[in-house]
Amino acid sequence: MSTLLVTGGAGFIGANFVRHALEHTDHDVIVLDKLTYAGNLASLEGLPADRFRFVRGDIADAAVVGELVAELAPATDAIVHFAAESHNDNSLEGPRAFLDTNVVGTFTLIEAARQRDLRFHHISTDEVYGDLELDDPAKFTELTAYRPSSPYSSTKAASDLLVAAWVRSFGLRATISGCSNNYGPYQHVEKFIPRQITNVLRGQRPKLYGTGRNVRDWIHVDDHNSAVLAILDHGRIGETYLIGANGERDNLDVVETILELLGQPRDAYDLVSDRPGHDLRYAIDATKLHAETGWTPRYTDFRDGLARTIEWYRANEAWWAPQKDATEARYAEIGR
Ligand code: NAD
Ligand code: TDX
Repeated sequence: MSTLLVTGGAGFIGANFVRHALEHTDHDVIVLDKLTYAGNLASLEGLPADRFRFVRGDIADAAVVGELVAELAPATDAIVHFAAESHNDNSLEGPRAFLDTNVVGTFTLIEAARQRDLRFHHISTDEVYGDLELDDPAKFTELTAYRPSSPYSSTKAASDLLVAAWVRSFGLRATISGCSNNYGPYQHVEKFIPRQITNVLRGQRPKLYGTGRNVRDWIHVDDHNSAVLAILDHGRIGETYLIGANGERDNLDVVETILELLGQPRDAYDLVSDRPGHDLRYAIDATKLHAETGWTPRYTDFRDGLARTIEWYRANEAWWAPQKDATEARYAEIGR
C-alpha cells in the first residue's frame, strides 16, 4: 500500500493514527474530515507536507468521496475509516447525527470503495456487543452476538453489518476491528479520562456517573493504532478482529488513580446522576488478533500510560482549553 485515505483523521484516534502511520510506515496519508466539534486541525500540526494532505468534507457526501477515491490506486492504496459521531452521552441527547454519519456515511464510503475495488478497513467498537455482568468470566469475542444499548452503539453495529454485507454481496475487500476504550493524547475533553484530568488541572472535582463501579477495558491509543496497521498488513478479508490489552478497571479506580497522580486526596470526586442505559462492563478477548497478526500491545502498565497522558494534558492546555467551558456547559444542562 502507498496511500491511506483516513476518514476522521482530525479526531482523537484518527489523528494519533495519522501520526503513527507517518512515523512508522512509508504510507502517504490523505485525511477526509468534516471538522465537527470533535475534529481539531491542531491535532495534525507539524506533519510533513510531502506525505500528508487534509481535505475538509463529509463522508456522507458522495461527490466529495467519489473525487477522493478516484485518486487512489486499487492495487496499493486503502481507506481506513475512523470518522464517526463517537460519544454516547451526545447520542442520547441527539441521535440524528449518529445515523447520518455512522450509517449513511459508512454506506457512502463502502459504495465508493467497492466501485473502485479499494481495500477498506472499518473501525468499530466493543460496544456493539452490549455489556457483561461484573462477575461474568466470559469476555467479548468475534462470535459474541450483537446487542447494542445506545443510539451510538446501535449505529456502529448497523455500520458493521453494512460492511459485512458489502463483503459478501459485492466482494468488498474489507476488514473490521472492534476496539475497547482508548486513552491517550488528543482525546476530546467530553470523554471520561480527559474530562477528569482537565477538571483536576482546573481545580474542579472529577464527576463519576452512578456508583462509579462500571468497568471499561482501557487500551492506549497507540496500541489500537498499531493493531489497525497489523490488520491492514495481515488481516484476512471479510474478518472481524477484536482489539484489547487486558486493561479492565472500574471508573472509580481510574478517578482515584488520576487524583493520586495529580497530588489530590483519592476521595476528592463527586458522584453524579447515571447515564441512561449505562453499559456495566466491557472486556475483550483478543486471541484471534494475536494469533493471526502477531500483534502485541506496548503499553501494558495502565498507571504509567495514564501518568504520561496526564503530562500531555498538563503541557497542552492550549489544545484543550478552548473546548472545556462549552463541554462542561453541555454536561451542566443534563445534570452530569
Ligand atoms: P472523535 O469523536 O474524537 O473523532 C471523530 C472524527 O470524525 C472527528 O474529527 C470529526 O470531525 C470526524 N467526523 C464526524 N462526522 C464526520 C463526517 N460526517 N464526515 C467526516 N468526518 C466526520 O472519535 P474517536 O474517539 O477518535 O473515534 C474514532 C473511531 O473509533 C470511531 O469510529 C469510534 O466509533 C471508534 N472507537 C472509539 C473508541 C474510543 O475509545 N474513543 C473505542 C473503540 C472504537
Ligand atoms: O464524566 C464522566 N463520568 C463517568 O463516570 C464521563 C464522561 C463518563 N463516565 C463513565 C461512563 C463510562 O462508564 O466513564 C466510562 C467511560 O465513558 P466515555 O468516555 O463516555 O466512554 P464510553 O461510553 O465507554 O465509550 C467509549 O468507548 C467505546 C468511546 O466514547 C466510544 O466511542 C467507544 O466506542
